Amino acid sequence: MEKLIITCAVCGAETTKKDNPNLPITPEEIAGSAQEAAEAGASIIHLHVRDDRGKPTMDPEVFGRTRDLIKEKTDAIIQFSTGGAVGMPLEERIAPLELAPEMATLTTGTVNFGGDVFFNPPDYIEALARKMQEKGVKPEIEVFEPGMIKNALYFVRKGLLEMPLHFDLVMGVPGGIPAGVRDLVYLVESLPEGSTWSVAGIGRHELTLGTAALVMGGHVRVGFEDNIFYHRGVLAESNAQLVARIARLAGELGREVATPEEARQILKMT
Ligand code: KMH
Ligand code: ZN
Repeated sequence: MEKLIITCAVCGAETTKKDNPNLPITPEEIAGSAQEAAEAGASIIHLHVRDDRGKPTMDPEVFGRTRDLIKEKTDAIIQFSTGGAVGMPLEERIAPLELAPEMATLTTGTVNFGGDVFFNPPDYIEALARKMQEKGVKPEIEVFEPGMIKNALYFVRKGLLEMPLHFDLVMGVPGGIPAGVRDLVYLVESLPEGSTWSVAGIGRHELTLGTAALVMGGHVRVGFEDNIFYHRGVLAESNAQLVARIARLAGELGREVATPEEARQILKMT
């Protein structure tokens, strides 16, 4: 089987230090956590940043500073979020792409998100995809419900996305697709031929779906953005602890963990 790409979503936009005091939020903390995650086997760091008060921000200066700090410590692929936090306008979400990150997320549809709406109308998707193309950024298509796969193909036909696509299947968000293994199989079977994919199970589903992906030949995302627990009721000590567990399981199952350079090859980025 193909080597395993582990993505670590180190802080996200919704998790707070109240939820888990080990959450990294300053650029220095995020870079330190990214380094530990990379040492434990992560080859992609999914990046959100926070302002001085710990609130989510899309300020390009903070993204740039954090990226530089991470780059000093690891050659992992740094993937900027363009989703930000619910309610952020397009102008804010698109701004960090000016820094031409190596990779960035692109959610190809609108979805309920707990009590909120994660708003991704066609004009947002088009503007973000166009900017990624202009800046040479590899998109990762974030799929929260099955219609987003077909939507991505619409933007391929428009010439704004290029095959082969890489998908991240985000499962178990209240309002999105549930996180059963049957749901995962359905999504994977719905992907266009030649795609690569990872799964991001929310909460306790991080481990179950991650394990399913290991045997199905997919890739896995873990980290505090999606899950703050190690066991039921036991907070994770660090992002690296979550990465190390999936790397260990992969080893048991005979799947080697990809280095950042191998991840770039698997994702056709080089
Ligand atoms: N924070 C979520 C509303 C992404 O990073 O592109 C959106 C999100 C997706 O996290
Ligand atoms: Zn995110």
